[in-house]
Amino acid sequence: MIRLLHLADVHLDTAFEGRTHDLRTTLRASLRSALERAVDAAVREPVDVVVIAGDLFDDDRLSFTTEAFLVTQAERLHEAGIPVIYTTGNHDPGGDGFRASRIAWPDTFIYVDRPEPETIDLTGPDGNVVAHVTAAGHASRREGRNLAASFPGREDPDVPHVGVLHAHVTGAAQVDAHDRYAPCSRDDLHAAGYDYWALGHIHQQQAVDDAETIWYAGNLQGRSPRETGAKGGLLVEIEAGQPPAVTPVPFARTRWETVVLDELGGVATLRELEEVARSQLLERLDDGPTDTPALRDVLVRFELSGPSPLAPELDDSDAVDELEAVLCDHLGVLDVDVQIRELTPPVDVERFRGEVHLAGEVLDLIQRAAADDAVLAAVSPDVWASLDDETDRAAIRELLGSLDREAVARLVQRDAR
Ligand SMILES: [Mn+2]
Repeated sequence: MIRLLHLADVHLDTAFEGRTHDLRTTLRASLRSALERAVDAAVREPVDVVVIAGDLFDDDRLSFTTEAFLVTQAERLHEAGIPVIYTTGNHDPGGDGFRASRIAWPDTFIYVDRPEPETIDLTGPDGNVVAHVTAAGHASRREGRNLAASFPGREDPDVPHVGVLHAHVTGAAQVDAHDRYAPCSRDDLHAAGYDYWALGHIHQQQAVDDAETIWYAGNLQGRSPRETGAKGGLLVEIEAGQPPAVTPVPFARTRWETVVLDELGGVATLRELEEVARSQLLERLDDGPTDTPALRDVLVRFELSGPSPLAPELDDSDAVDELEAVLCDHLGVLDVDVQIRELTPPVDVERFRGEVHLAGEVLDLIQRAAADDAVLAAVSPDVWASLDDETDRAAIRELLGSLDREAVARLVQRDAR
């Protein structure tokens, strides 16, 4: 049996564009701390090997701080006798132009930057082979070939065999959010007969196959509001011919969360908005499988929608900027991003009912249509005739029930323009 730490998509030195200088610096530092915690865990366990399945770097530049940091971490693993197998991805393809290729890695740090698979035999203290690890790397930023298809089949049934690759597996969750580099199928990977596949590229941690032998570790730390929740790596125990035992381990302290605020009808003041935002955020942070993060480590995006008395005030980008700053300060979080979706002023439907006003007429029509099928049939005879099922007709009547508020809101807005 071997124990392995599976990491991928670290994206060191991500630019975190569009944020303030201080926040960018904080995020890059927290990314390095997350990697340091991963190395701590590898040494503490200890694992037999650390694999990094591509996109360790965000691009071919590398800051001096990060270079010094990386060499230190690689040496810590070297001193603990833990080899590292790092294969390149589309963000950090190998070759001479790449700063990482010129780092003086310790000799237990194995750098795989060629698309031809290479098999590394890991040995135990007595010199016996304890695992075979077959890995391939990207040599270009746009690897379009199926690299998995060229991996050799497993030969040794008694020793654990692991594949390491940065790849786009058809049908994986969130796969459409990533470019189609080194595409392959689950069948391509299963064909090799390995006990475990350590993949990179898709940033959402997941088992790709039902047997749970093919895994994306996900990225080490979120990089944008779209990459929410706890992030880290996978601790894997592998016995030849057995299903792997996979344990997700969160390493990132910093994390993004998105909170939808769509029940703001009774929220008329900043104080009330702040309270709703706070309680929804705390509820979100509490319901995860991992420890509740400290608020100071959370970057939160609030998405505001629906009717709200605050809608007119928030129809102004300076006001939204101020709201972000106030919420960030009062909630004590690392950053707040406020997105205004369909935020509308609340409307009092009853005020328009029976009025000699277009809104009154529309409300009257909606009410009659909901009560009398003949009205609906008159509005759209073809559609009504094509509904041969009472369930469909009932669904249309139900839709009408919630249409009155929407209709008045649109008509009132139109008048206001
Ligand atoms: Mn990638």
